[in-house]
Amino acid sequence: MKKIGVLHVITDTTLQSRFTHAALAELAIAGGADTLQFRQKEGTTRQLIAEAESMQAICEQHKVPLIVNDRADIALAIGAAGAHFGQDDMPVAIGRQILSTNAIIGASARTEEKILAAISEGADYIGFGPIYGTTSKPDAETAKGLERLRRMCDIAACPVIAIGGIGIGTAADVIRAGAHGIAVISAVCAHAEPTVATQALLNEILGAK
Ligand code: TZP
Ligand code: MG
Repeated sequence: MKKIGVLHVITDTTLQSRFTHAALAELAIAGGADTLQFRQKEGTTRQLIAEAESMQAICEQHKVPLIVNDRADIALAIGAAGAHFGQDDMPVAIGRQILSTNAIIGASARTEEKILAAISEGADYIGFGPIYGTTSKPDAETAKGLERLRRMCDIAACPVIAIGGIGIGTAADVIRAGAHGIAVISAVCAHAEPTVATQALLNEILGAK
């Protein structure tokens, strides 16, 4: 079984412009993030590779896995630990063909049926959310809440990473609902002190486990 982190910090340079992806990675790792995710929806492929490459250098230095959102080609190009695919991205099975068997592949989907399909295709973890309301993803669905999270954790045959509107004060609740871990954007990237926020989230997760 691959080791899946409990605190995935997804870097974002649209919600904030104080820090680059690489700088956010450094700050989050200093606070104890055990997985980083590069997620950028805009820019050319060259720009994305350059940003992801500098983030990978930080992650490699600290031996923290980097997951690339949406793009198996970029994950492969920069030697990232894995990739995360949504329902409209590359199917997990194809991502697995492109990346190595050791790669960490995460998947998320809008329906329970498609989530279960992604697991049977070989996803190493699933992202489930949004648990709470979020403004970080413009096309996010309505909040799913803790009960649906609990059900997903019961039926999923792999770790469930809860996402969406989770922050200091709610991280413990999602862990108690059965999530293996959490993924956050704004709670860290938009916080005045990303390292302090990451530390607080990690303490909350570990305290609830
Ligand atoms: N997928 C579902 S909700 C979400 C994504 C990428 C956004 C999470 O951002 P935040 O700021 O932690 O709510
Ligand atoms: Mg996607």
